[in-house]
Amino acid sequence: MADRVYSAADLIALEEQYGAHNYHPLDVVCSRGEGVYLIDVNGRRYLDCLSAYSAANQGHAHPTIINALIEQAQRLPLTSRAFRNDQLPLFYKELLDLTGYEMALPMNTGAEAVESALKVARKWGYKVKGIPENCAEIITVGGNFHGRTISVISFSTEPQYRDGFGPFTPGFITIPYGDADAFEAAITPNTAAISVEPIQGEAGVVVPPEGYLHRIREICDRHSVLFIADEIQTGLGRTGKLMACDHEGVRPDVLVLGKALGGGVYPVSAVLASREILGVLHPGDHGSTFGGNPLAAAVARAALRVITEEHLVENAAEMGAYFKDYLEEINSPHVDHIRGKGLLIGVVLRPEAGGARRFCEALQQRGILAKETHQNVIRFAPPLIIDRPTLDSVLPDIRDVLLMA
Ligand code: IF1
Repeated sequence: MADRVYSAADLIALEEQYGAHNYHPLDVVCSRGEGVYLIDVNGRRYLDCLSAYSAANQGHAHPTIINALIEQAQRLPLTSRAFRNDQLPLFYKELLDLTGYEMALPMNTGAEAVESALKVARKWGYKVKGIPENCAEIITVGGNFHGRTISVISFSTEPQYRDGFGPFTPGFITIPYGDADAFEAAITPNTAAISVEPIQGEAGVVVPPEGYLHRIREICDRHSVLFIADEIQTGLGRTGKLMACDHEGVRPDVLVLGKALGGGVYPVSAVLASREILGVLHPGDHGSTFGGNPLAAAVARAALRVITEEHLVENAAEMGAYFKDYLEEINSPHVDHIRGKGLLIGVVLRPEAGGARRFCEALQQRGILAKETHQNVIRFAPPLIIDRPTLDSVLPDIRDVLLMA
C-alpha cells in the first residue's frame, strides 16, 4: 500500500487540528536540511536565517555530527547515569579543555540547565557562602529569557510568559538590564547569584552597554556573589567569540550552554563551573534520565569538533561584520537601528514600519527564513558555516525587502 502524500496545506491543517497552539510559525513546511538551507515539502530551498534559534550553528545535518549520531546510536544510545558510559568522560574533557572550566553538569534542554545552575547557586549560597537556610536570593534582569519552566518564568518580565501560570517560585529579584549600579544596590547578605545573558536574544538582540559584564564581574567578586552567564543562545561562536562574555574578557563563575552544544540534532545542555561550585552536588542531589547519555555525549563531541575544526567562531566574526555593514548601508526608512555581534543581528524597525512579521513574510517569499522577535525586531542568525558567496546571494533580496513600501 502506497503511503498517502500529504501536501503542505494538509500538514498545516493536521498540525493546527492536533497540536497545542503555543506557536505561530511561518507557513513553510520543511522536510530537508542541508547546511545553511532548509528545503520545504515542495522542494523549495530557503536560506535559514534563524538556525533553530542558534541550535543549528553548525548547519543542518552536518555530516560529521550525523555520522557521530548514527555510529553512537547503533552502538549504544542510552545507559542512564546509574551506569557509566565511554562517551561522557571524553565529552567532559573536550568541553572543559575548550572552555577552561573545571567541572560540568550535563543536562538536556536549556531551561533544565538554567534550573540546574540556579539550584547549584542556591546550594553554594547555603553550604559555601553561609546564607541562612531558605533565604537565598538570586538577582535577574529585565527582559531576560531563560526558558519556560515555572521557576524560570517566575522571574520573566514578559507578562505573556507568566499569565495564567502562577503561583511562582520565590527568591528572585529583578533589576534593569545593563545597569551595574542597580545590581550592586540590590545585593544583600543573602544574594547567592546574578543571572544574565551577555546579549539578550529573545528580548530582541539587546547588547548591554560596553563594560557592563566587566562591572558585573567586579561587583560579584567584591560581594562574593556568583556570576551566572546564560550563553545558551550566545555561546559557541554565535557572536563571533567562543562565548559572548569573551568580548569583554570576562569569565563567569557559572556558564550555561545548550542549543548548539547538540550540533543541531539532539538536545544537549550543560552547566560549567569550578570544583568549588559544582562540588556542592553529591550523589542523589540532582539528576536526569537522559542527561549525559552516550548519544548526547557523542553528538556534543562532534558538535564541538566542528566548531573548532571549521573555525566557525572566526567565520561568525567575519561574516557577521560583513552582513551587519551591508545592512547598515541600506538606509531604509523603516529601520531605526541595527544591533548585535557576530552572526546574531537584530534589525530594529521604527514603530511606523508596521511590525517585523510582514518583513519576515516578504523574506520568505524570496527564499529567506527569518523570525521576528518582539514585534519590531527582525533577527538574522544564519548557521555559522555560511560563506561570503552565499551571503552575497541573499543580501540584495534583504535590501529590497527592507526598502519595500
Ligand atoms: C521558545 C526566543 C530564542 C534562550 C536562553 C535559555 C533558553 C533559551 C538565552 C531555553 C531559549 C528559545 C526557546 C524558544 C524560542 C527561543 C528564543 F525566540 F525566545 F528568543 F532562542 F531566541 N536561555 N530560547 O534563548 O532553552 O529550554 O528552549 O532549550 O521557547 O519558543 P530551551
